[in-house]
Amino acid sequence: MHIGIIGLPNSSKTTIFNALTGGVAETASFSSGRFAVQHAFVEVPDPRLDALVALFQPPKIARARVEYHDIAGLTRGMGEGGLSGEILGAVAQNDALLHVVRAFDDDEVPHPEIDVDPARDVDLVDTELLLSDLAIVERRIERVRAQMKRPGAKDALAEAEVELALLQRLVAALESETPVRDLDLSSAEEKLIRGFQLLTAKPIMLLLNTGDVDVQDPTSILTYPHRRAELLTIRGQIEMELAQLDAEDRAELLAEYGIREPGLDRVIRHSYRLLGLQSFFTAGEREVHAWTIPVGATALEAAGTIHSDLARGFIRAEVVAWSDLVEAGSFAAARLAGKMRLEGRDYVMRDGDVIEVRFNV
Ligand SMILES: Nc1nc2c(ncn2[C@@H]2O[C@H](COP(=O)(O)OP(=O)(O)OP(=O)(O)O)[C@@H](O)[C@H]2O)c(=O)[nH]1
Ligand SMILES: [Mg+2]
Repeated sequence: MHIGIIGLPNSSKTTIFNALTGGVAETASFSSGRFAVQHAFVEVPDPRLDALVALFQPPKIARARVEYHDIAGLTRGMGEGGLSGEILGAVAQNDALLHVVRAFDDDEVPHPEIDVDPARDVDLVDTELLLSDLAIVERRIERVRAQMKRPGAKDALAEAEVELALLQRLVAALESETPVRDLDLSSAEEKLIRGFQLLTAKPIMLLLNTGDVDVQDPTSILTYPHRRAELLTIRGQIEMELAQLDAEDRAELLAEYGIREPGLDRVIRHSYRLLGLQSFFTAGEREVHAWTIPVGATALEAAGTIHSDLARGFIRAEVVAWSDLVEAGSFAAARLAGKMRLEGRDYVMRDGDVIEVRFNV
């Protein structure tokens, strides 16, 4: 899973990046203005996996991973005519966007728009994303129109007309400041536009950095009535410092600051939900492994995530809920207790299932 951290210059993107990754990338009170994408992998914290590890004590543990990308700040006017290639690529390659919004006061930290105004900043960055998408869609419209005029294009004409109608719908939406993620698109339409990597089609999390102030309810700062969007608050500086401590000191300080769930855990939980993803596990004495699949994926698809051979030669899957397995204490005991089920290829996986695939190739 790739998550791109975006926001205005000096909005505390790198601070949040450090908080999420335990990193020590340089932060500064003047905007670096540098275009250097830094990225880091984070292991997904998962108490279910921890319980399985405690049970099997395997030498190998494979946690799910998320990669965060800290991208240069977006500034007013940048999206006009389309974001430039380098920065567009850096944003477009992500599965979801994490928009860091400054919601803390600090006279030592200059703001590119002078005063602190989270709602305005959100609009400002959204506008640049909308403009960038608009430029892409308009270019595509020109290209499709040119294709339609070409001689011998009869066969493709019907297809082109369908695409053109969809593109014009997108233009109308973007011009009225509606992100693509808010539109009702059929799966065929989604497929048609997937290749354009539109930025406003991506799920987005707004992370409001409230500095030293503990704000539980982000809607007391601003509302964001969009689909596939989440709104969270974080005490950025504090969480960055916490992330750099060892586990023991961190637990102590978390309690002291009254932070029930660290920013990393919350952001990851919301990312899974936004992206419609869930986890399943394979477990044994040799390895405990967390795998990521879409909600609604079948046993066959889960098997294919592990290895294509398992999907090709799929016979059946033995499935048990992680909590039932942990409670039983072993696969054998879970089987005896009637908690392990034999499922076919069309079984719809549940979050937290542990599976053993029987296959033959
Ligand atoms: N008071 C306060 N300052 C913060 C907090 N988080 C970040 N800052 C400060 O805000 C300034 C900018 O932080 P960065 O993380 O470098 O911001 P950025 O968005 O990565 O900046 P650029 O990459 O230059 O666009 C730094 O001086 C940080 O110390 C916070 O929670 N409270
Ligand atoms: Mg930075």
